[in-house]
Amino acid sequence: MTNVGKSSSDIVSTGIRENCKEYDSCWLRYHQALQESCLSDSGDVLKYIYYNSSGEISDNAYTELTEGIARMTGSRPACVSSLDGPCVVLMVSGMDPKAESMLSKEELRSMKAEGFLIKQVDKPPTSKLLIASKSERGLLYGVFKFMLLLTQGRSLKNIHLLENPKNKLRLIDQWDNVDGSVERGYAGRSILFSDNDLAKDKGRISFYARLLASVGINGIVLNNVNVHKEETRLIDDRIYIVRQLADIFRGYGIRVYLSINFASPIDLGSLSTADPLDKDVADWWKKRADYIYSHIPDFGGFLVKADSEHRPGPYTYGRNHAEGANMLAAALKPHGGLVIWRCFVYNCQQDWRDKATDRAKAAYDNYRHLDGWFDDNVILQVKNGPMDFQVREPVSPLFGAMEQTNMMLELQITQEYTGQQRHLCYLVPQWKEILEFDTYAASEGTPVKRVIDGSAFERANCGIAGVSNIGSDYNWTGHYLAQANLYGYGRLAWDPDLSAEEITREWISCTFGNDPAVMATISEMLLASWLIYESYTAPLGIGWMVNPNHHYGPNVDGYEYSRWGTYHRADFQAIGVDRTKAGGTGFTAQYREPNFRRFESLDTCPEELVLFFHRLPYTYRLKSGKTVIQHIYDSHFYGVEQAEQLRSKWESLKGMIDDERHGHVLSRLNEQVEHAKEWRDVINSYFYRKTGIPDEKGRIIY
Ligand code: GCV
Repeated sequence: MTNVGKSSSDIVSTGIRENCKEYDSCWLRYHQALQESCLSDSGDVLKYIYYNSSGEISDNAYTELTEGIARMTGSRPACVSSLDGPCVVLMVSGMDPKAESMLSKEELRSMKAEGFLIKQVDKPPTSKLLIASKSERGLLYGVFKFMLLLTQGRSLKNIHLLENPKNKLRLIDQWDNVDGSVERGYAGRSILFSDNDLAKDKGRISFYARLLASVGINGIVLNNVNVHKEETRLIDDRIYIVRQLADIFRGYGIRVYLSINFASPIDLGSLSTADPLDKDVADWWKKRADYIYSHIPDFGGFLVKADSEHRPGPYTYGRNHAEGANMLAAALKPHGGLVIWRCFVYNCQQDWRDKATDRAKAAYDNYRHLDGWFDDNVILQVKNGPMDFQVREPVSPLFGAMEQTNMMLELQITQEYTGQQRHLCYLVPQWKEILEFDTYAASEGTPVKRVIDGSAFERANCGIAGVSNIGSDYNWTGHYLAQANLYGYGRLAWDPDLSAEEITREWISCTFGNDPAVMATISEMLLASWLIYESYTAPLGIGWMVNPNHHYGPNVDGYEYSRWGTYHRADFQAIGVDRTKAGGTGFTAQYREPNFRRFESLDTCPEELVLFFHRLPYTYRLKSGKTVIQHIYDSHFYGVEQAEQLRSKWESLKGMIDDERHGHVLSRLNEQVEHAKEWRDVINSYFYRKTGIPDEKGRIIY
């Protein structure tokens, strides 16, 4: 018996897979009654699962499949040990010769370590659906994909689907502190730590591991890159916390990593220096690595923020960052560990009067000359843009500059500068632009996604990291729809070639179902939201017009006269920073041709970035025919109208999705509309007062 046509309240209880009471199930609801077409295609297959245990991860894969099918069909599949009848077969290569005989040599060869194959074997009435992998992790990913296909109502008839992850390292970075606070967290407290200890709700941590694994994440950095006194002890007497977390994440194929304090030998040891070339320091780290691995044998490695925003680092000792990173890498190497070294290094004590120093140039200037100097188990982690996760920035030129270095892209899922999960801002379209940006590094056609998957320069250790947006709120992400950012990040980490539209459809299907009107409306809202947010905040790539410290809300001069290197330089005649080689800071010259020339010339510079690269009079005419000032006015009025549109679209879904989620999102959208008006009025009034140029359309500006 199936649950087709039943209301959700009729669905048989299936224990742990029921929507949790303490927290939302996000995209793992399995609420969707299986479609008739899907069921008739698969016949009795979904009633039986052939599975021989091959370890903890594959046991979790088996549970996921059993419970997921139970929720979707109303009946729990039985575990069988014979391959004679119809069934879903779970198989890890090397563990079960009988099941393995269903794979051809070619299929085995094409599957990479963490990839999987889903295929139909035999014809009805004995047809089977095989989910196979070379690893337990791959099997788990295969099962999640299988559940996604069922949720989307896809036909499994004659299915033959092989997937390999494009990126080897697919990491999530928590900015969690052990006291339970989260730096730039907008969804409550940490779910990992509280009161300098492990958080109490292990079930929730385990559910997070499941969520992450469902989108293919295979590593988690547990603590904030700003490592303070208490977090420094995570590699010392607080290692037991890390061990317990590793035990939870391991079951879902996720390795744990730690952010470390470069000055640990001083802060924890009895050393008077952290100089990376000092033998005692190197020995100290070697012993420390041995200690960590004795507790956590599959520990992933260290993430390091050094010489950045007052964090200690090699510069204190006159050493460069290759010397610092390689010293740590040598300690981790015998254990197979990695050093992920962040390139977010710039002068945060700049004098705003100094127009020669350009923060945008800092990452390239600090690392370009070190290309080729880093050991094989060091990876440079570069933020997507040269500044800091603004709503619009060019792609960091460093991605096109390091041919002999392992590279990782760092994205920010948490919405520090993009509405802090109070505004709807779906970032997948932004991330797609970044991943597709052609660096011209190897030749034409070397997009960022090929630099970070290692294929452009045949680098072994590469990947992607995203700063997490979750916390202890019931819905995990503050704004329900911000769950889509976490989902989308994972899917792009797995396969950057997926389109934003496809990822969006998947997420909606799993989260809200397949109703065409719901699908179309939420999809439109999500896909439009980034550009809407951009239009009522900072125009034409200028960035930074936010309140200092917490970064929420408009403040045009908030960072103008500060030490952070973040200036728009607006006066009564012109705005923008000249970053050209010809007359400005020379940042454009960090790009390879033809990007250099494209950004250097006003004629070819993409308009959405024009004030990032050029300083323009307010009366300069853009390609649209509008002056810069008129563009600013229009875009801010338009942004508010669009925010109102988002709200009406959502209102149209009343009754089509549950009241709890509908009401919550509506209240966020109400806030967004009001707040967009604040942005509009503050920004427009500032520029009107600065320039004295009225709005051509005569709208109210204060
Ligand atoms: C974790 C920005 C953020 C900081 C963050 C830093 C970083 O400056 O505002 O909160 O620190 O980036 O990425 O290291």
